[in-house]
Amino acid sequence: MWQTTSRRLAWLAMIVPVLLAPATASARGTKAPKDARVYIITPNDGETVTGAFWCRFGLRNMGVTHAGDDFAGTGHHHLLIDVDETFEAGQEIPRDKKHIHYAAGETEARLELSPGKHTLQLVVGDSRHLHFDPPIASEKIMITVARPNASEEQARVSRNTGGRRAILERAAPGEPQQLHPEVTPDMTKSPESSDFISRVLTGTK
Ligand SMILES: [Cu+2]
Repeated sequence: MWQTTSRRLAWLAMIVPVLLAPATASARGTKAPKDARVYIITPNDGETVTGAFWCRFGLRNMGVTHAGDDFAGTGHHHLLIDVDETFEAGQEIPRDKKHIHYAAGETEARLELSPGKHTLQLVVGDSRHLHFDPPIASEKIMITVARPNASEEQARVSRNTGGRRAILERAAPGEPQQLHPEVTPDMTKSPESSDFISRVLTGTK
């Protein structure tokens, strides 16, 4: 009897560490795909941008997918603005104004930052927004955001509005600028209008 119990204990001592091992591994996050590399395509390190700008995300040797999708070798981008921190495998990526999650699988973002110097860095998170093992992070770049002067701002507005500009300029000052007449629910659903349609269809007056 005693011998059986001690044998069981010995067996448990062998098997328990084996059972616990996978749990320890998963706590450190998803294994990073081999040679995965994330990088910022634009802007360039040291670049000065004026006003709003596009930041484009590059990723090699792995794929981009939605947060929550658990396909092998995929993740989603996170842009870190003015963040100075070290990353740990399996650590959850914070969710705030400085840690932006691109959970729909976006590969670029239009940013508008306050004038001055800012750092940008990309990190890739797994389906549960955790850092990979090891963490996949880009080089951190430093950019300068210049305040647009009045004439540049005018030119930018003109470029962005394109064909709509001529229409907008015809609106009288102070009047709401409306490109399409509004269709209210009343116009399509009123009893009078449906009555009118049924009279037309049936030929009654
Ligand atoms: Cu995320």
